[in-house]
Amino acid sequence: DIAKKLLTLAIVNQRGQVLLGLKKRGFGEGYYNGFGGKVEVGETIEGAARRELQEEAGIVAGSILKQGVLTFHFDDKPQPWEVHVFNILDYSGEPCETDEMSPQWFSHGEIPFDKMWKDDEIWYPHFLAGDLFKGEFYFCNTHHLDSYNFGIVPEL
Ligand code: 6U4
Ligand code: NA
Ligand code: NA
Repeated sequence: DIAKKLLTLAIVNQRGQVLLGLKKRGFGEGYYNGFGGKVEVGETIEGAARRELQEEAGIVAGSILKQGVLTFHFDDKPQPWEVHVFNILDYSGEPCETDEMSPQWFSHGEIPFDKMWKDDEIWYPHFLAGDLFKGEFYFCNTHHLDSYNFGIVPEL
């Protein structure tokens, strides 16, 4: 589909803490974020979420639940990005630093929203509450959030 770019975002939420990574390179460098990336040809979205989590955090996902679909529109990019957000309910292995990400646990009250994408403070509370959600976010100059529509939904 040339009309939009599909990406994944995986967040482990366990024992009152979320696992985020400090992104070391590429898009969103210097921000804390979940783990994820572009869906490749021939891959399912969930398969891509599992692969990216393994590549970037070094852990293997067990059961996972899709909780959100977020569409990002950029005034400086041709295609919107459709990001599928997964809650990683269990995993095996130990999170480790990779070329792309340096993993760190944060308690729910200490999520570093000042070092994250601007949309995150809008939807993380719903993610943490277990809601299913959809949103459209409009960015200008890549980083400035101009406007958005967001809501919880009965199903995705
Ligand atoms: P390569 O080309 O392999 O380095 P890849 O890992 O495929 O890249 P990447 O890291 O550029 O893709 O993907 C961007 C990641 O950032 C995805 O996990 C989605 C996530 N993301 C993008 N915009 C976001 C936003 N506004 N808020 C957010 N996550 C966002 O929380
Ligand atoms: Na990535
Ligand atoms: Na990647």
